[in-house]
Amino acid sequence: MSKRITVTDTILRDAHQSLLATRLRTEDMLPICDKLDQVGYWSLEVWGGATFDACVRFLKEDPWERLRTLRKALPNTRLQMLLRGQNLLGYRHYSDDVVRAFVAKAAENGIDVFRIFDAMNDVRNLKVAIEAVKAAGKHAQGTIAYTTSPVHTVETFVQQAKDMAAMGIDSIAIKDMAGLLTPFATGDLVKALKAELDLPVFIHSHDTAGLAAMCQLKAIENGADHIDTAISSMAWGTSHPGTESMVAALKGTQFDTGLDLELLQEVGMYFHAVRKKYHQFESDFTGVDTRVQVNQVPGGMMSNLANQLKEQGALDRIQDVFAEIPRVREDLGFPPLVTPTSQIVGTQAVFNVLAGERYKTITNEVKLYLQGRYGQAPGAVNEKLRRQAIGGEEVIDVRPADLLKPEMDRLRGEVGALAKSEEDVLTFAMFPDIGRKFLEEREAGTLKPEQLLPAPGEGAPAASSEGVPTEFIIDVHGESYRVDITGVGVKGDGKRHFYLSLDGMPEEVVFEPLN
Ligand code: 3PY
Ligand code: ZN
Repeated sequence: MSKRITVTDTILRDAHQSLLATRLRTEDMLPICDKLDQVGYWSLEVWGGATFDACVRFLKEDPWERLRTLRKALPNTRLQMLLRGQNLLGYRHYSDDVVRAFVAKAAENGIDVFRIFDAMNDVRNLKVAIEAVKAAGKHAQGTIAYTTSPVHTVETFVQQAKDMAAMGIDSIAIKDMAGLLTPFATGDLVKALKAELDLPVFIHSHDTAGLAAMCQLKAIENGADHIDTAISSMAWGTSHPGTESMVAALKGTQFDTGLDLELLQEVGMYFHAVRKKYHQFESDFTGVDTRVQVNQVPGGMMSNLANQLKEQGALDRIQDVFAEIPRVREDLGFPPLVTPTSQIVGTQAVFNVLAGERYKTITNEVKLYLQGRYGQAPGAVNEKLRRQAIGGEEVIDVRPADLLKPEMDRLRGEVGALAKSEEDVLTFAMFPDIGRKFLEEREAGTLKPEQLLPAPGEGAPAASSEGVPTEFIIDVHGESYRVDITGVGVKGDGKRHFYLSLDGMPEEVVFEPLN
């Protein structure tokens, strides 16, 4: 009996979020859309997650305009987004009227499939978003944010899936954002879900520990219907298994995806070239790293922590922070580490390590968490810590958004004439500071994306045109180094970037005026 496995390519959302700090620009998506649209993917993930924030903050692109443009460029393919439940695309819980307005506008502008998760796996935080997706006539995918802990079992995940099924979801995603799934555990979970529920099961597994392709194969053998992949030039490591590889692996079997490898390879070559343009966002934390199987710290979180510690001159404490994260997570009742709980746990762990005393300072987010304002923790929280953090303050046990008043009218009033549409009001709602700045700059015509550095070797012609050699040997303490000037960047902010290779290793040097 054959069963076609369907595929979502994450190249336009999660792949570049995982490998290139979410910086892929619409201008680099459009030239390949025609080919992507011919592949026959079940869907393309193109929106949501951190892309909204990155568009407004760094790229100075209107995320809604991006969505409309992609909708036009991909007329034959379902467009999918990642929605953080009641947090939408921001970092706090929104009132229900904002959730409904956001989902309605995302559907109207082009989203067909909404993958909806909650960082606590508290299904109450998914309810309104699921209702709104169904009201818009679109596909609601309920998500299990996969994690491991003493309180997470196959039974608890199956119960969560049943609760989401009762809310009317169309499919279930197992979202393994950190690469914690192992092949046999995946098989067991999928088997249990398929035995108990009559819904398609999708596998979204990051390859952080190098296990994701094996997990997908085991999932398929146990009844999964669908896999998420990334085109090979932006695959693996903290991204997903390569599309072409999975298509090749299943070709000619009962699970054949039916996708055309040659066409996919053309798409892969395109992104191979595009990736170079974003070289400044490549990081040391995106390759396969099995440490996640021990410390549970996902790749994206590692690089954020490294940056946070670097800014404080404390990079040498990173191993202590990695060791502290699972302890904070335990104190908080084992939440999965995903936006926003990854930031909540990560920042508290940094405080605990740098202060030299655990919980000397307790962040506001941890206080809110311990009050129940993000929902119910999966396990019991540390009661001593809770009392220390919030004293006698009330702990809520209702759905957090039940306590929030409608917000849309207030937001419309606050943003005023800067908003030219309901979409603009929602941009402001997601990010009050940078959203307002974006709308102001748009009004003033001063939107300017962050600068991309020329790829090494692609700067202006090197100094030879001015009679200076571009290659020379320098001797330092008896060692000889071959220095090659490969490019010179344009002058900006009074600084000038030079690209060198030092014994073949690319280096960048920034010169600032001495005055
Ligand atoms: C996001 O919330 O942006 C994610 O990709 C979580 O995995
Ligand atoms: Zn993901």
